[in-house]
Amino acid sequence: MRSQHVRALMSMTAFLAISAGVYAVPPTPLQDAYWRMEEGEPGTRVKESSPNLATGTVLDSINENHMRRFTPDPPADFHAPIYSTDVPGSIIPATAEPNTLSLYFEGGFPGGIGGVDLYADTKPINNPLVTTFTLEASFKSDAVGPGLAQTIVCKESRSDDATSDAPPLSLKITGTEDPRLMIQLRDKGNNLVTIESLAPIEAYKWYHAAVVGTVQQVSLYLDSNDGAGYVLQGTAPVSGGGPLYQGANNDYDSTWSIGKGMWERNLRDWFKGFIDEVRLSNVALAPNQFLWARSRLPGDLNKDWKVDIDDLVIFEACATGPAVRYDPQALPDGCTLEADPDGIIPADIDGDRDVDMADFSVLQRCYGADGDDPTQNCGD
Ligand SMILES: [Ca+2]
Ligand SMILES: [Ca+2]
Ligand SMILES: [Ca+2]
Ligand SMILES: [Ca+2]
Repeated sequence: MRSQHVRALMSMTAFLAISAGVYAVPPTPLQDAYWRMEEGEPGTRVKESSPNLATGTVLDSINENHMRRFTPDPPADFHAPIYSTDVPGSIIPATAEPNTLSLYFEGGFPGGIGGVDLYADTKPINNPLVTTFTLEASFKSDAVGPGLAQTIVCKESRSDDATSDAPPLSLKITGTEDPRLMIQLRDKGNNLVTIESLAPIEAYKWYHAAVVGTVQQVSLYLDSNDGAGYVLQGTAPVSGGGPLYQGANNDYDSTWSIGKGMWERNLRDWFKGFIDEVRLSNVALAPNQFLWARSRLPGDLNKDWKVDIDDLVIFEACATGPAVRYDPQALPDGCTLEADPDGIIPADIDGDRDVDMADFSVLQRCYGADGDDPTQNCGD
């Protein structure tokens, strides 16, 4: 009884998910969108918007591309992800914004009859004119391995599109013995472009992925939360004038979704675990502009990935003199730095609670260093 019921609901999910052509919207430049998953209460499920279900309650913090969960009839919550306090970091380095919540996706239901996901039904980003883009997402899976392919972000197929089994874009963990992060997309020429990460993907670990597409190529970056920051995993050429398939008439309006994938126009590869901070930008961001990018240059006090006169000015305003301790609550007049939770300010590069010549000598060594170069070691 229940399984029949669920199956009926799921055929409806599939219909909703692949019927975006019904809601055809004119092509527009790709909008920036940033789903932070901050709008809920811990332990509660994503709510449905009312009365217009397509309005969406998982908010796009930049534009209006809010995502919704599926609501079957009669209403039931089991397709809705759950807000969680398990986050990859409590502050977003690129924005200094607090990060308190992620969403937990329970994966696919047994029997291949659907699962938990979010989708941007009828929204402007569904029919983008894409020449460049950056897609970022943080994720932490419950389980990886053979048969456990999981899609983090997908731009779905259209039901009338038989030109490819692949959806226009999917960012996923491969369901293999040696799981990898994979970006697979169809470029404007409808060629399938695939990049797999060099780094393996493990369960119970937060990662930050970034995909950058330009007219020439697609690049996949992965931050494995191991201190090395974002590492380029690979690049692949694109053709046809851009990174994302838009149909022969630029009318390929299909839905962006989080937590599930597609193949042969069927929903599959449901994600089981946490997803957070999904951002889509209509420009090709540099790695030092990614959400979780941190400058690893000692002495880069204003965090602009270079050590220069601006940092020197900040340093001098915070200098205390040889072995003279500073009070993190009462820093010298003009010192604009803030102490970390341990009471250390960034100008105290060696962390011994003074800002003196020892700190200055490191800043001096790093002066002029390139923060984009992961091999730099001026702090050592
Ligand atoms: Ca968040
Ligand atoms: Ca700087
Ligand atoms: Ca000292
Ligand atoms: Ca010091």
